[in-house]
Order: sequence, then structure tokens, then C-alpha cells
Amino acid sequence: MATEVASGRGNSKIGKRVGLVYDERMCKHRTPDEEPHPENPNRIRVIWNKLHSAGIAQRCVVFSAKEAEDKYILPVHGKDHVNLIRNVSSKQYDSRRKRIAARLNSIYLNEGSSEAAYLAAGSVIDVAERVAKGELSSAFAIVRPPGHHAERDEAMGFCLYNNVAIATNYILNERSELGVKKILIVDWDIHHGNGTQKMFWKDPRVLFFSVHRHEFGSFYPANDEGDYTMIGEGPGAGYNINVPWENGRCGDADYLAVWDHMLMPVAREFNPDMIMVSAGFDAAMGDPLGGCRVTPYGYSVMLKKLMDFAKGKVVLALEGGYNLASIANSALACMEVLLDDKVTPGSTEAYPFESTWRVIQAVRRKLKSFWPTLSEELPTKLMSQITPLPQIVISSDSEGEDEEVAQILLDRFPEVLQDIIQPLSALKVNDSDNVQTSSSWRSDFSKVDIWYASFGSNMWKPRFLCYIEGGQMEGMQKECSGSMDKSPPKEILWKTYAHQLFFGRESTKMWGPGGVAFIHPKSNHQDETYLCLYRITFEQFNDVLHQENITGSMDFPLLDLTGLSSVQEKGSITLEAVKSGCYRNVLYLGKVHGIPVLTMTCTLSDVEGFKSGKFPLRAPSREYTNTLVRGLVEGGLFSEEEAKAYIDEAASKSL
Ligand code: X5A
Ligand code: ZN
Repeated sequence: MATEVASGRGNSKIGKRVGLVYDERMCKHRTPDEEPHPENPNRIRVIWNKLHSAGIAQRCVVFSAKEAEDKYILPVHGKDHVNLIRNVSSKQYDSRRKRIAARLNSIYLNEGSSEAAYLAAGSVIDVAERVAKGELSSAFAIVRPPGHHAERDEAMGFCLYNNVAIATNYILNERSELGVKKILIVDWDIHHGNGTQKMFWKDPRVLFFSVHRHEFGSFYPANDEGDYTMIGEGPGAGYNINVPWENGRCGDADYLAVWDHMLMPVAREFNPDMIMVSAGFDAAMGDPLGGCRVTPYGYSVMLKKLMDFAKGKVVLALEGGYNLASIANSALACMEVLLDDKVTPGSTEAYPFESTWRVIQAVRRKLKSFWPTLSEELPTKLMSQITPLPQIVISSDSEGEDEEVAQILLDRFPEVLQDIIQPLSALKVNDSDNVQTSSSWRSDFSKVDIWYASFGSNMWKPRFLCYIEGGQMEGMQKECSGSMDKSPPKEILWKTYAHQLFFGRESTKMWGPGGVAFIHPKSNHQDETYLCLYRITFEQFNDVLHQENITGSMDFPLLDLTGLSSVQEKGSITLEAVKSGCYRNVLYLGKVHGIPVLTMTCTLSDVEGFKSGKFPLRAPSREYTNTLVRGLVEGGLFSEEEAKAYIDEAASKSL
């Protein structure tokens, strides 16, 4: 399948031979018009470069990739799907390729896609076979496109062929003489491995274990397939295990709790002959899509624990992971484990979320008839180790939603009712149903959290912090006063919204000559704009609104709690107190983690003004562009070139 291009010294003291696959040809799969995309070629390049500069690659047995043969793909994927992936990059498809991709869910295709898909699948087959034979101790395949969302007859979620499923099938059914009879697949990508789950649904030789953000079916791929009630069927019943997170922000403590109290006991009982890891690194701290906080150290402990099984025969295949620095560091930490190096401890939080224990307990109860070891009760000492509750604020209009969540909890966990009554009662509820008095608004608003979604210069965190802490960054013509409450955002996450980004106005007080960023108040499904969400208090949001519109007025608050309710109802609200501000239209962009997302932009009538030429559309100045680029690059979304291209495109499109 592949050629060994370099053989390192190996880990001489214990003779570990660790395989590593990388092939530049997998970079040929790119968006057709170079539109920025989180799943881009730099992902595998940064990992490869990091492993080199850290001296890790030199100690591995390095392989380049060869394409998988159709006969090894066909048991896993349908004929039509294989034909499509094989041919879609050919000339004959030039005119149809974009349309085909557009019909699929989260897929792009270009002239290099077919080759990359075959190389990715072939690489995983190859190292899996070498590990199964004992020729390698373990291996890591740095591949793309990823695979775990790909279903028998459908490419989706950036995945074309299901690399791990193809390799698993190959080892079990095409190389049965190697004696690998049972394979454990651990899918730690932040998304549910829906494709892999389906392929081994009725197969007891494959234990599929996936831990992922689920949020009751609202996180990608946004269906019920990742629920913990999905346990497999027929002979495969009990051999499919999902651990669905109820919220983002999960970190090392949450994952290790799942490892210690779910995966390890089951793996011991299953006793796999080999382990395949769908190793996405999008649960890593800093990932723009995952919103979780696993550290490189967290990954290294997770992997180390897996090495205790199957005589250490572990094969990692890259899946997702979109923050370039995070994935490089996470992959490095994993390679150090495969090579038996000492890992440097360093973790963030001490305790899992309370919801993590609740989920673990629900999964254990669901599966205990299949895995006797799960019948034991979790130590009560552990159950009391709950994290200090995050400040959960139920904002004035969200009672309906929270009741709904409570109802879901009751439906899903009747058995663990005991465990949730107490934490629920401990929730901090904003008890002020009362009317605002002018003197109390700050303290009341400080109890309500919102996400402020930024799309312009504020995406660069240091620039946004000027609105909180006060200060002035390069290119800014004015110093910001900051907010009364100077505490930093509690959380930052990136998200795309279907609103057009554009640049306009001749000049502004803050940036001088040149356009500044706006988003069209109306959403539009052709557009995808990156926004950086800061979780701040509603009080801070009011202070940001003032500075953003440079009102200098004493009209506080600009938006009160009634306004917050009505913006959520109506979708937008124009601040009457601000006559001439550029950003006096507050938009509601739905909720994230139950917290409303607000942004500020121009009004619809301003958009008409831009169209008619009353206000000019203008490209942003160099300084303003630089600030935007820094935001996008430091947020880990784009390379510098990609960020510039993204801004250029927005600046050149008409309204
Ligand atoms: C492999 C992977 C994510 C797809 C997200 C689509 N896919 N919005 O991480
Ligand atoms: Zn993913």
C-alpha cells in the first residue's frame, strides 16, 4: 500500500517501532476557489512540521501513502459512492463538481479530492496492517480528508471515505490470518462518528466508542444517532457506546472521568486485539468548532491509558481539529506517548462538570446488562466531586426553554432524578422579575450573561479588550474608556452565521478614513461569515454599545432587560437613544449554551443607503484590515493569506 521512505532509529532501548504516515499529495484536496475553510491542507502540514522540528518524525518509521484499492473500499461503501469519489476529480466532472458538493452536507470537492481520499484510506489500511502484523508497535496516520462522518453511501462533514472503517474492515475480513478478531474503535473527535457507528452497528467484533458534543441532538451532525441510547443491534447490541456531552467547554477532567469510569472498564472486558483511534483534535483547547478544552497533556493521558490494551497495538488516524497550533501540539503529545517518552504534565481544571457525571451514569446504566463491570455503583465520593457550578443565569424570557431542558432531563434520566434535583436547585436564578430602577440596572445586568458576537476589528481579542479594560491599539484614533466591570470575557468561541459581511462608510471616528465592517441585518443562505463570540455580562454589553457608537451620551442603559426580551422576540432592535451611531441596530442571533447571542450592525435602512450610494461602500484601511487579520489568524481560523482573501472577498462583493 505504501512505501517506507525513511526508517528512524526507532526507540532503541525497548525496540519500539512507531509508524508515521504523511504525504503532501493529501494537500491537493482544497476548496475549489480557495475560499477559506477550516478543513484545509495546512492542518496536516503543521502536524508534520511540528513532529519534525520536535525531532519526533526522525525517530519513527515514516511512510508515504499509496492509494487504497477499490476492492478494499467496496465492502464499506456503496458502488455509486465509490464511483463518485473515484471520478469526481476528473475533467468530465469539472462543470458538475460544485453542484455535487453543494448537494452534500458540509463537503467541498476539487481536482485533488479523489486522490487525497484514496491516499487517506490507503494510509490507514497500510499502517493498520503493519501494526496487526507486529511489524510496527503502533502508528499515527496524518491524513485528510477525515473519515468518520462518511457513511456507506454518502460523503458528509468534510469526510469522503471512512478511513478508519475501511481499515478496520480490512484487518478483520481481508487479513483474518493475522489473528486480529476484535477491534476497539475509540472516536475522540468532538463530533459523533455517525458513519463508523452505522458500519459496525450489528458487528460484535467491533466495539465502537465515541465521546462527542451532542447537546440533545443540536450539535453537528445534529441528529439522535449520537445519543447514548444507540447501543447497536442484534449481535452488535452493546458494542456501540456513545458518550454525549450536554455542553461544550469539556476538558481533561471530563474526558478522563469518561476514560476511568466507562471506557477502561469496558475495554478490559472486551479485551481488543487492536485499537483504532479516530483521532480528531477538535476537542482541543482553542478549537474554533469544538468549543472544548482538552490539553495536549489530556490527550497524552487518554492515549497512554489505551496503550494498556491490545499489547499496545494502537493506530491513530487524524479526523477533525481546526486550530493549527492546538492540533500540532496535541499530535505531538500523542506521538511522545507512542514513543514511550516522558510526558510533561500540565492540565487545566481539576474537576469534571456535574453534567459529566450525570452522563457517565446514564451511559453505564444503559449498558450494564451487556458489560457486568458497569453494574457497580460509582463511588459516592466521586459523585460529590462536582465542579463549582458555573454561574447559570436564566434570562428574563428563557423560562420556556429551561423548562424544556428540564423536561428532557426528566425524560432521559428518570433513574438519576435524585442526582439532578440537587444541582438544579443550586442553580443561580436571576430572581429579579421586578421593574428596573435606574440605580439598580448595573447590578441586575451584571447577573445576566450574553454572547457579544463580533465580526470586525473586535474579533482580535486585544482590540476587544480595549472596550472592557480600556486602552488603544495600533490604528485606533481614540482611546477607549473600557467598561465599568473590567472582568475579561468568560468564554470565547467562533461560529459562522449566514449574514453577508461588507465594508462601508467613508471614514469613522475610531479608524479614520476607510470602511468598517458591517453584517447585513437579514440572513442569507449564500453567505457564511465568521463571528467571534465573547461571553460577557449584559452590563458590559451596554458599555460596549456605548463605546461602539461613540455616543458620549449619558443615556444608560442603551438596552434594558425589556429590550433584551424584545430583541429576542423580534430579531433586532434599533437603539432610539443613538441617532447617528454606525452600530445602533442590535441583532439577535439565537442562543449558544442557552445564552442569547447579540451583535450590533447598521440598520436595514442604512443598508438601503449603502445600496443607493447615500453611504459609500469602502474597503477597510490597512490598519483596520490588519486588526481583522490578526483576529482571524490568532483565533486559529485562517492563515494570514486566507484571512486576507476572506476580507478581500467581502470587500469586493456587492450588496
Ligand atoms: C471531521 C469533522 C466536522 C464537520 C462540521 C460541519 N467534521 N459543520 O470534524
Ligand atoms: Zn470533528
